[in-house]
Amino acid sequence: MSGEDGAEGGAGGESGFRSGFVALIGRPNVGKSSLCNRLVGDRVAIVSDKPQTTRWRIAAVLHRPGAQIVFLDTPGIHKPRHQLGRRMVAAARHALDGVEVAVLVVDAGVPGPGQGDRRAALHVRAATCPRLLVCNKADLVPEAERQARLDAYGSLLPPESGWDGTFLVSALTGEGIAGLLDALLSRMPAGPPYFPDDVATDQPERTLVAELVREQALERLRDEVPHAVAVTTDRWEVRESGLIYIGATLYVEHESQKGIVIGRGGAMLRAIGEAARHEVERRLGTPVYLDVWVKVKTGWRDRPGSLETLGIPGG
Ligand SMILES: Nc1nc2c(ncn2[C@@H]2O[C@H](COP(=O)(O)OP(=O)(O)OP(=O)(O)O)[C@@H](O)[C@H]2O)c(=O)[nH]1
Ligand SMILES: [Mg+2]
Repeated sequence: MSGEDGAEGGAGGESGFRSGFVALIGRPNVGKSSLCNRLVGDRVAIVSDKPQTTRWRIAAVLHRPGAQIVFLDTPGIHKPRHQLGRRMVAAARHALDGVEVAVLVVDAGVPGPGQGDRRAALHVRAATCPRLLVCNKADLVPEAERQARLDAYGSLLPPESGWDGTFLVSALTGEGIAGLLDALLSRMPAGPPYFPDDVATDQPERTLVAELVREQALERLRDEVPHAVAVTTDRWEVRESGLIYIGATLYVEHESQKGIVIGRGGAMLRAIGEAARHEVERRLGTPVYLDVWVKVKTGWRDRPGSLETLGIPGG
């Protein structure tokens, strides 16, 4: 790596600037998106307690004086049961291509590693860049069990496979994050910034808004329904008053799911819309009128055409 600080700079040509990409990989629900948000200090990726929340690769940018890290949050690696799942796993795999550092994230809050962690580890082990193990949810690990958990998850990385370090962190409390960031920054080679310094993510505003609506739906729905939800932003009009009118559509796969999302007397949809409006206003910093409609798109998770329409990228 050619990333020494110095007046002459390096491959990027800008004096002493360091930059690079870091992929966050792991099974669903280990806290990759939470960690990504914590690392960049912004809520770029949505988070939920349901597995398979993240559906495509998201870039989140950390700006530091003299350095920039582009974190790639990825969908959880799992055994896909439909087209959507196959695209998600492919997106996670491809995120490893050409990154400076690959981070395998596990949930230290539960004993492990499990089958899902092993599956994710296989992908990360295949990468040729430096690799780190991050044991997240440190806040859930009893003090007396910390070393045993680290040792157990450490078995995912045989010493001969060239792993570069293990970190115990909490995306929730921030514990261990500064140390992890230092380790990542020190591994960034000389190079120019990839994004302007006021850019936090590669996701368009319309996508961010659709995701904030989906986040509120995931928070309130259960069983299979959250997995069947997709959201698009269809209208975006700045009114004379300065208020932004945003029309969004929440898709589900069956008529019965539509009834659940609307709820008794429309209560569920109102709750989702109201909570999402607050989040959108916070994000955009301006008053918003958010209009959410519910539609059925039968079996969209297994239809490439529907996945395209819903803006879910191919793998
Ligand atoms: N206690 C605790 N909970 C956490 C921590 N990090 C994440 N969580 C919770 O774990 C759940 C999953 O978090 P996500 O960030 O959505 O996990 P993910 O790995 O991105 O999940 P997928 O996108 O589904 O692959 C959420 O309920 C988070 O609030 C942590 O450090 N401590
Ligand atoms: Mg996620």
